[in-house]
Amino acid sequence: MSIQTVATQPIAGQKPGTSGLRKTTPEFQAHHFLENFIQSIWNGIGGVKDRTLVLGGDGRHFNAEAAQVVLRMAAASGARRVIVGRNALLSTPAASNLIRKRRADGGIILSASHNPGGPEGDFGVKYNTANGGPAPENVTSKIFEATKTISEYAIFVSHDIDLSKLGEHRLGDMVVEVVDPVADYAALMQKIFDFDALRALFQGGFRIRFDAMHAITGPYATAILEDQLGAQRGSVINGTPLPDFGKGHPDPNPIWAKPLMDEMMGPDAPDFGAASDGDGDRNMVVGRGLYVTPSDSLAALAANATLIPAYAGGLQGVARSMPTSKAVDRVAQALGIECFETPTGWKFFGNLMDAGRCTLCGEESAGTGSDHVREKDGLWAVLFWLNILAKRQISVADLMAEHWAKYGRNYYSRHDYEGVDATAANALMDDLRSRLAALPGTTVAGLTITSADDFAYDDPIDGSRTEAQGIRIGFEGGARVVLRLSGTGTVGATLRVYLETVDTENLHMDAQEALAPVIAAAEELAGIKDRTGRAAPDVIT
Ligand code: VG1
Ligand code: CO
Repeated sequence: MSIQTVATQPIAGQKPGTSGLRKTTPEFQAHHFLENFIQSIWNGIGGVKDRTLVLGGDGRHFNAEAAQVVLRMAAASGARRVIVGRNALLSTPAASNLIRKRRADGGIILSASHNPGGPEGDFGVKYNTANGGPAPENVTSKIFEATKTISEYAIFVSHDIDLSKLGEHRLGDMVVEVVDPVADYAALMQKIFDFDALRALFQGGFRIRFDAMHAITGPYATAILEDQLGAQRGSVINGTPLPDFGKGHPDPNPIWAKPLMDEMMGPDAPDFGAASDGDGDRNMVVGRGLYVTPSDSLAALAANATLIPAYAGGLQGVARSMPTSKAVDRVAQALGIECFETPTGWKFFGNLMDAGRCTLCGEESAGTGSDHVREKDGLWAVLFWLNILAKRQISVADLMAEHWAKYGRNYYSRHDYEGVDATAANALMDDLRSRLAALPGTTVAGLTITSADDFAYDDPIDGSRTEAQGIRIGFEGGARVVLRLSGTGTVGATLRVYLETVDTENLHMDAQEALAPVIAAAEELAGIKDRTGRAAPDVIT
């Protein structure tokens, strides 16, 4: 065994996006691509000599091979120890937990999250810092700079480590510690929630359907929901992680989790339905006959948080990404706590949580989390809901009806135009941006514009400023349109149009109907159909 230094050249396009670097699997498998990026991470963070890292991924195609490369490169650069989930598997929240629990210096997560996997799918690499959260902008920009100047990388020449065997292995001087990917995470959940109340809920005949979408949460959900809490066997479906996610799209929303939606809207629906994504950080919640939007879910969790043992003392504050609906803002106001509005992506919540300013946070894209880790956490959100239902002895639909009656309802929807020509998408945004200053006071599709800007975030903790995070246009009465381009796609551009309106009287309308005037205003403002050449969105959530 020896260290090999390999000459290489910068590869264009290694800029981390909303959540790490994502590319098609073949791009990642191309000569030097992965090695260049991993070495650039090491270079960007000041090396890994004597450091302890956590490593795991969502099990998608190329996960196992990439993990061996990361291990060999960590060893070659002098890392002391790498803690790896068995078979190189770890959900994103479990990885975040391990980094914190084991006081590691950081971690590498191999995942493209909700993007499809497989030889023709996507792959991704994300670096998390010592707090367990995604590297903030000042770190990812250093990594990106390193990708532009790299000239060599170091890698150990050795056999593969058998990652199916728990315990300590060696790679030169470095220890590779293989751990059970579920155990520490399950122990954390036990500390947060009232497992006795949850057991009693299932003993009372409560039925759940959890769709793991052939992705990483299968083993976690089976261990916790079925083995520990006594949910009926078979409550977890698609629970074995597959390298191509069964050729599915592991994105938990009403479109990609349609079989679950159909079951929950059908005559024999269980009491509660849930799904998670590729790497286990997203959650979809659906009651019998009612889909709960992620924005509403965040608001409901905040409103009922004191029913959960870990949050019984109250919340320090809440935060949501800018495009997420303002439902949680009203809960925060009622509770008299701070509510922060951050750019899209979990990396912006970390500072607030580290500073003790925010306990709960969420995104409209099915992400909900708290300061128990520094990532969003799909299964945690499901347990949170179940714990509330167990304490309240109420259905999801009744809980939401009660919530809306108290706070009003923020009707919400996101329209995605995927794989659009990037030049056309950028032109749409640039053109709208150039007209923003003149918009307030004007009327579109019968709605009067009260505010229009390009969202910039000033981090209250470290003072950093992040600009151009999405165009937001506010209308009289509280309705809102937000437009931004996705930072997780791998082909062309994806335009996301976020639509919101508030109603305190009509609480049970169809969201698309309630939003019809806002949808018309967005079209009139941005000329979406013309510019994208699409008659309708590809995905409506
Ligand atoms: C999307 C979501 C964003 C989320 C990100 C990562 O980003 O909109 O809310 O944080 O994915 O989620 P974008 O830039 O495509 O809109 V995950 O579960 O894919 O790591
Ligand atoms: Co994810």
